[in-house]
Amino acid sequence: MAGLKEVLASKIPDFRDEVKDIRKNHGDIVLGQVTVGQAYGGMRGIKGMITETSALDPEEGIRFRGFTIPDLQVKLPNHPEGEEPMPEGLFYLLLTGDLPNKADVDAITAEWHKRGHLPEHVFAVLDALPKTTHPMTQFSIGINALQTDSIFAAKYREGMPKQDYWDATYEDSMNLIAKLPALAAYIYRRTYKDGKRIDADPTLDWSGNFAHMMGFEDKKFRELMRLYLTIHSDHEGGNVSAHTTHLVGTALSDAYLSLAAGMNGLAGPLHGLANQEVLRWIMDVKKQFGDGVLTKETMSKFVWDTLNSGQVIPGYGHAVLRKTDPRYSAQREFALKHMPDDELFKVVSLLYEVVPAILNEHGKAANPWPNVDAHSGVLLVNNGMHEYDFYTVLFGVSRALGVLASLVWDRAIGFPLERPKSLTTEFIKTLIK
Ligand code: CMX
Repeated sequence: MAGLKEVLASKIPDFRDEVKDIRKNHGDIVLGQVTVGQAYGGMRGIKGMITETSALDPEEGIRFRGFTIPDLQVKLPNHPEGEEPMPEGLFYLLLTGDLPNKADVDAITAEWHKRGHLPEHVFAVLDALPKTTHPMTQFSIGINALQTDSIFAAKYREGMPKQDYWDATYEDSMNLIAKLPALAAYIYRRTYKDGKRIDADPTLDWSGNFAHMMGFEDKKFRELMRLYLTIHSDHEGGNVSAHTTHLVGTALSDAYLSLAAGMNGLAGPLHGLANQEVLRWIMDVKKQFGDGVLTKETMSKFVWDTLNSGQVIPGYGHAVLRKTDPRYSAQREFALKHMPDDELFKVVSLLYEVVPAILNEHGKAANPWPNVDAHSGVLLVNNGMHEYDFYTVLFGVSRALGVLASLVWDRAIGFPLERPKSLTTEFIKTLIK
């Protein structure tokens, strides 16, 4: 059986040639026009970059290498104790474009165990930070601290030839992904628990071991992690965390520097941080209504109060999606299966009934439907993780799978430095005249 790296290596030469040919012979094909509105409006819809690992359709949602989330739930190997796909399998798919079998997945689990050790200086760097430092800030600093181990940076200094860039990026990415659970788990333990490290358990899969190192031994929590770490991994190339990782990577910054930059973007409340904001907001609803029964009327009032005070409804809306996010639906299915009577799940369901109509009436949001972040928090609370400021770190561990798989391909294809043209308002005014 060929290992992950061999399968990847076998695919690179042909794909490289294909891209070279496309660029040389079809480089003049026009992909679209750019309007002044798009230039001022966050570049929405501009087709200006290439990402192979996943594609996002506004109506249908995400496809990972052509597969929807329900497809993955059937086609990717699951752990014997559960039914959800294993993120190791998703990473194999993202990187190679092929569906793995169980032996492929087990080989990745074993490989990540081998590479999972965290150097001592990383603990020291984190311990130098106040415990009140936001977990995402700690996560980003921890990833940067790991950069001392960068194979890409060391080999670049030695004069590594261009055709080998992908290999060093692959090695860094594998090491980084292997270490992220230990890093994230230590941040969790030092911020919220006794600060003691829990050693890795080599008998567990990547998700199960991550749960274990955070202090969660429940089977249902491990199953939740498998689903969570799979569905948050990739959302094509234009979202802030993916685009930032890619952009920084084009300067030949290594996987550590690129991922840390991407994580700083994920830490924004309009992106990944929305998952903690959703839970904070739901807790506010609960506080405000005390033990009273929440009805559509009381919930609508709370939603309007939030909008009228100039805030966004966290977990709703999307820059690309125009329907309910299938990542939301997958989490809803999980809740219906494992926790149908959970009180907070009922609040989330009630919100689903009232928010879209209100956002439509409010008349601003282009998409009134829930996104991935509207649901994740209540699943975590139900499984014993209440510290919602930590939730975006879980998102980040998962997002690393997608953006690092893309970074390996970026180096394989040899994408150049990204450097779009910016304009001044003076220029636009002249154009208008
Ligand atoms: N609540 C209230 N207003 C909203 C809204 C929401 N959930 N979603 C969009 N709007 C508003 C925007 O703030 C914007 O207002 P202004 O014209 O005053 O600036 C207007 O509607 C138009 O925005 P849009 O085109 O619909 O949305 P954008 O592409 O600009 O932004 C997003 C997308 C996700 C940032 C936005 O929907 C939002 O702020 N949602 C809440 C935060 C959130 O859930 N983020 C997580 C997204 C998923 C992820 O990345 O993890």
